[in-house]
Amino acid sequence: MKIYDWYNGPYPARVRIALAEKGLLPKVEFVSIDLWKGEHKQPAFLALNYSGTLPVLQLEDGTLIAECTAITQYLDVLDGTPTLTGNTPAEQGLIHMMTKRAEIEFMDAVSVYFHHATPGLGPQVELYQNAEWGQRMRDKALRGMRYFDAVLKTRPYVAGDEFSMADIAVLGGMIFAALVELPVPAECEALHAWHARVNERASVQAWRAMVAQPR
Ligand SMILES: N[C@@H](CCC(=O)N[C@@H](CS)C(=O)NCC(=O)O)C(=O)O
Repeated sequence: MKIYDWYNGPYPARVRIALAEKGLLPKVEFVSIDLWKGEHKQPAFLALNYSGTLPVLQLEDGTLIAECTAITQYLDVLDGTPTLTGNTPAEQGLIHMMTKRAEIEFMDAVSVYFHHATPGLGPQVELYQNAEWGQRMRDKALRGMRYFDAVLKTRPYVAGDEFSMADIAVLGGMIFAALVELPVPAECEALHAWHARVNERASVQAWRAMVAQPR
């Protein structure tokens, strides 16, 4: 399997953590697409992923799968023992719902803030910026943090009693927020406690090691 990504990108982090959870890192060849040079907006990459975003998974037969959620789902069912996307219909539904909320209410909002209300990837890449919209999305991300804090007051993990793809999606939001220096409010104690706990996971440590020593 090939994965086109950028070593410390927050969305790529989600797939790298999922790969580590599944013990699949050794089976992957990573191909670097330099976000800061805008390689993801060049025709060669757009031919692989219409959306011009990372990461993208390419299977041996050439099949291309973009979107963190879709890639994670593929990886999770590959060996017939899903651990991240749920087993029962209810688990699958809840994990899907909470993953989507993590994206819409938190991580994607941080991303819009980064691309629109900060210099983002720089003037060569950010051809259109709308700072007001970016600030609105910053507020939305803060609201999202408070929502997940409330959720984590009621259960140990984002979608229930087990670590899942939804936790990885919230973690992606935390990783992106840290990169753009958007602090999680101190009063979000349950979110902070969950963050400290999931940071201890071997998969998250493996991701940190890859960021420190890019591959
Ligand atoms: N919905 C996509 C979002 C992916 C995404 O935004 N990736 C970032 C990398 S951290 C990216 O490619 N950003 C470049 C840009 O939007 O210009 C997913 O889940 O994979």
